[in-house]
Amino acid sequence: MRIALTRAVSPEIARCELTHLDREPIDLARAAEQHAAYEHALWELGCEVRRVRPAPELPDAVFVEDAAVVLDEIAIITRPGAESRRPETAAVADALREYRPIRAIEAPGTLDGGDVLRIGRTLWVGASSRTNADGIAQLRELLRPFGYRVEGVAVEGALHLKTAATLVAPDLLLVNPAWLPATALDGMARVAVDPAEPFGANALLVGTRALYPAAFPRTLERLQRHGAAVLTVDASELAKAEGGVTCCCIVFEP
Ligand code: CIR
Repeated sequence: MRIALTRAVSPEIARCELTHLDREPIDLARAAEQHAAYEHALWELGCEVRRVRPAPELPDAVFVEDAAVVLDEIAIITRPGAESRRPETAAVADALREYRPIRAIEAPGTLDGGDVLRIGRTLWVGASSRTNADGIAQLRELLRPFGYRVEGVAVEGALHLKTAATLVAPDLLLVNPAWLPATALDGMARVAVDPAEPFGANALLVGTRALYPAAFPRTLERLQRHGAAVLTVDASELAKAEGGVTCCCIVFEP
């Protein structure tokens, strides 16, 4: 059974990092309820949910995806681009240690897991405001022995690469073309978000099914027309903290 690592919503979530959104009140109880429903959906998709030890003092700790990149052979602990988020990684490393050898991105490199989109043996890595060229180069070197290709992708207007593009089926990308170079990601088959739903490009593919926010019905219709198998969740509270459905877990085979 796949494992999905998650982490509780911090009571300090109102002080989260924000880059592209204005600050809005976040209802903590509602965020925690939606997070529990999200964990349940992960279970429905065949994952055993394991929680990283909570960090109530770290506002963005729920967005556990940014702290590590887990592959079959190794786990890379990131060095998040936002300084406030760097203390999040130690507990994630502790949780991963029993499953994988651990390596880490070092200063001056920065890398957020939200910038890393793996498609087969290629890791596409967003050169974003959070991930720098040194972080991408370190990732490439760390993964060279395992035969992975690591390619940088310019990301404009989105927080992370996976805000702009994710997989919705093993052979189908969901993209917001406004935030991604037209030639990015090897010309793979893709469906675009509805233009009225720019934040709708973040889906979490687990096996052959995808978890998707209920907030983007027009794009959802497009996905269904393309035959994607999609399960929806209400992720609206954490969306105010610029989190999507990929951000709140790290899924891997034990
Ligand atoms: C941040 O700005 O770092 C958080 N408020 C949101 C992080 C979302 N993470 C992700 O998309 N992977």
